[in-house]
Amino acid sequence: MTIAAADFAKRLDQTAEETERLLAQLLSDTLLPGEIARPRRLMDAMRYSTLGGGKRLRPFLVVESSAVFGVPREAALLAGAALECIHCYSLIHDDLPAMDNSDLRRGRPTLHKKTDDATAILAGDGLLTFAFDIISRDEIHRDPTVRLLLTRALARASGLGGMVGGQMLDLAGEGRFGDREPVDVARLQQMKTGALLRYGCIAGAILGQSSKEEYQALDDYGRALGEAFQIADDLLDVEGDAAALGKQTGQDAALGKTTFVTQLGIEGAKQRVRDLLARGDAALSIFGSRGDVLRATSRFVAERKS
Ligand code: GRG
Repeated sequence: MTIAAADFAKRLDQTAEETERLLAQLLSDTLLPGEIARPRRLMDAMRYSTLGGGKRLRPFLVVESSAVFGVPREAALLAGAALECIHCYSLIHDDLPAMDNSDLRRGRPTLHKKTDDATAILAGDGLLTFAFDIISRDEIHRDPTVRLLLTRALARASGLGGMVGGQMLDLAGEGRFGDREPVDVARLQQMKTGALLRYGCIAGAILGQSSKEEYQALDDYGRALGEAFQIADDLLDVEGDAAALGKQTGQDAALGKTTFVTQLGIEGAKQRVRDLLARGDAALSIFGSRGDVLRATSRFVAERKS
């Protein structure tokens, strides 16, 4: 069965609201055992960049991939909040003058513009480490092995062989460290943006202690979704509306970046998205109607305007 766009939007909004509440609660004055103090300036900066914006697509993927296995919603929301902390840290650092040097994010001044570079660096560092505090908590799952697997997968998605590695390849491809290095766009994006989205999908399989086949299905779906997301992002940079996006467009072209659009052309990129949606649907077939929301998520990702 397909899910009506309005029902899907309601579901996404619901998870976004719950994630917002949870993050606000996690980033409050209450100290955790082992913490000494939460400096106000740092906490305000972390709250500025995590609260009040964003589609919360990554937490949504964790919640919906978990729902396939009947995982308690509270646990999935907590894991989703951890993933969102990593995402928000990456945006803060990516916006810094040493990286993309952006002034606008989620329709507001970027954190370093609102505060200063040092505060933005520390807020990113704070969110990165906070994510691992959250994902390793007892409330996530009663079995410590499950928590360990989730934690390790998050580290691998975020770090050297995942998002951070992808960012390095991206900068090297721009010629930041000498001559422009040749870019394998698919590999780069699989790491830079795909790895966190894929994590959102496999997190449900890990939390739900799925079979190997089910894990593989969500892994395949997550990879297809990640690539479709990035192509949609590249298309938005060319065809999108800056006001709806809450950030400048045309940045890829200004930097002379190799993207899916420069490689495939606009029509080729759109066709590739359609192929990826079909691949994602095929991967989800193992779940029958339990995969309906994830199938609808692919459509949302491909058709999004922001
Ligand atoms: C600096 C370590 C480090 C990594 C940066 C992911 C990343 C690597 C940078 C983000 C740059 C960027 C804008 C990439 C395009 C794809 C992307 C991640 C878009 C933003 O994600 P959305 O659309 O954002 O889910 P919201 O605001 O809805 O959360």
